[in-house]
Amino acid sequence: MADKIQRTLAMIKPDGIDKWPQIEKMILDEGFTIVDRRRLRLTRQEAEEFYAEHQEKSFFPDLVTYMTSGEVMAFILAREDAVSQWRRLLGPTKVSTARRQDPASIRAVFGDPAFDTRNVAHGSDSLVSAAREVKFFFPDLTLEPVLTGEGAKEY
Ligand code: RTP
Ligand code: MG
Repeated sequence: MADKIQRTLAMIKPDGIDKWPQIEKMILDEGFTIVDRRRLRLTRQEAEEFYAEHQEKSFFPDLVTYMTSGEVMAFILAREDAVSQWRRLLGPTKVSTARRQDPASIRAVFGDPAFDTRNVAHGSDSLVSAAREVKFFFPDLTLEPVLTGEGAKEY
């Protein structure tokens, strides 16, 4: 079956924000279309809501403090298999692992391996997460469903 056009939510985190032009170039070079983007600073409450799935984890307080420590840039990206292709370009969660396993990935290139929580950028982990996260950052945007080759609905 042919790959399907999808949308995903990408976010450059506070430790990556100064590198946004280089990261945006990598996004475009990999064939993504930038549907929309915005730069903002998350409140504590917003960061807690965004990462609610991790609220029981030991790193959650550090994660929320880090995510509110500066501005972030959120993007809606579209391309074939956008969810998994953006996570591929991001590389593994830990920068130290990314450097070993995928040195050309965004986390490997722009991240500091001394930190576990600071890892440059985020990507939705599924189509369902992508739909929720796009709505989180772009609540007023009305997007047409992506039509696949078979006319089925995708996010
Ligand atoms: P993300 O959601 O940000 O795209 O990252 P991910 O899917 O690769 O990893 P996830 O398990 O969802 O973790 C969310 C974010 O929490 C921070 N983290 N810190 N100190 C630690 O051990 C630790 N583990 C995770 C990272 O910022 C990670 O991206
Ligand atoms: Mg995640």
